[in-house]
Amino acid sequence: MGKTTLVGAVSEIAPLRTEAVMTSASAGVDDLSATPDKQTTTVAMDFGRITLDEDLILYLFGTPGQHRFWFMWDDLVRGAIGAVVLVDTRRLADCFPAIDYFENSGLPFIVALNCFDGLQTHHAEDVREALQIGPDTPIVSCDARRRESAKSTLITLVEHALMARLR
Ligand SMILES: Nc1nc2c(ncn2[C@@H]2O[C@H](COP(=O)(O)OP(=O)(O)OP(=O)(O)O)[C@@H](O)[C@H]2O)c(=O)[nH]1
Ligand SMILES: [Mg+2]
Repeated sequence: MGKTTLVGAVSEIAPLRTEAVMTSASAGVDDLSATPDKQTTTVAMDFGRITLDEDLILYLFGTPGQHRFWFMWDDLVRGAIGAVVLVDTRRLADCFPAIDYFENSGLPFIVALNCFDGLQTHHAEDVREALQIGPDTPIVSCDARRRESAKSTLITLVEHALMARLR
């Protein structure tokens, strides 16, 4: 969780948002038990842009995490330089399918731990073991609300994607 927040924190254009207020009608579809304070969810996609260098402009696409939206991922990975799997450390196991997806896609990706309590309760290497993340995949911590933190996460991704191309 934190994808919409991350795109909003770093984007230099007004982020396109497609939030909908969650009602009790989505209660059976979206598991809210671990995130009782959450009131909106993304129904299509987040979109933003960030200039990292004068000749390096990233376009950011935040896709909804729910399984019923995964068909969008297949299109996005084709043009993307890489992906960030944003992990809500309160719901570690939820991101396993996403990690599995990107391991199989061949697209360079990194894992960003969204530390909700402000403290890092999960150590990167424990998460790597728990989620079976390969040794070459970077794991970083990130506070999606803070621009600098979100930006450095994206820089890590770009560096990783460039390295993957050189291999
Ligand atoms: N403490 C803390 N709260 C965060 C962080 N990132 C997001 N939040 C809060 O978590 C809530 C949900 O974040 P979103 O950015 O909407 O999550 P999302 O991944 O877009 O969720 P979906 O669109 O439903 O898939 C918001 O109320 C944010 O303010 C973070 O790094 N730390
Ligand atoms: Mg969202």
